[in-house]
Amino acid sequence: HGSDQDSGVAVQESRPEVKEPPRFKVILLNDDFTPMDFVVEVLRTFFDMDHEGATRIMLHVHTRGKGVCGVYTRDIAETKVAQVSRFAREHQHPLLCTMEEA
Ligand code: TYC
Repeated sequence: HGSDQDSGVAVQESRPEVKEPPRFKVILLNDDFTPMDFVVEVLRTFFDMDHEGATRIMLHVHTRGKGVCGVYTRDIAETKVAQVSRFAREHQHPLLCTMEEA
């Protein structure tokens, strides 16, 4: 048949595209001035934590200097950093939030 003849040319089979998007850790940094209760409120409000989980992360940051609040795609991580930074600034706390590739 004309339509199903094989030219004999080897064609490289391409695997389906399954690349995962890069992930980014959102990091909270310790400072000497932001109240502990405010940090707990931030973690509950923007990272969907309960009071116990938020307190655990806050104390980790307080003790160790920094800590991971969550891991997200780039857009979501950028939004979290912007939301936390704005909220801290609005309340005149020096709390710093940043992100790094996971
Ligand atoms: N170190 C602050 C205090 O003693 C509390 C604190 C915790 C601040 C975590 C920032 O990301 C932070 N009041």
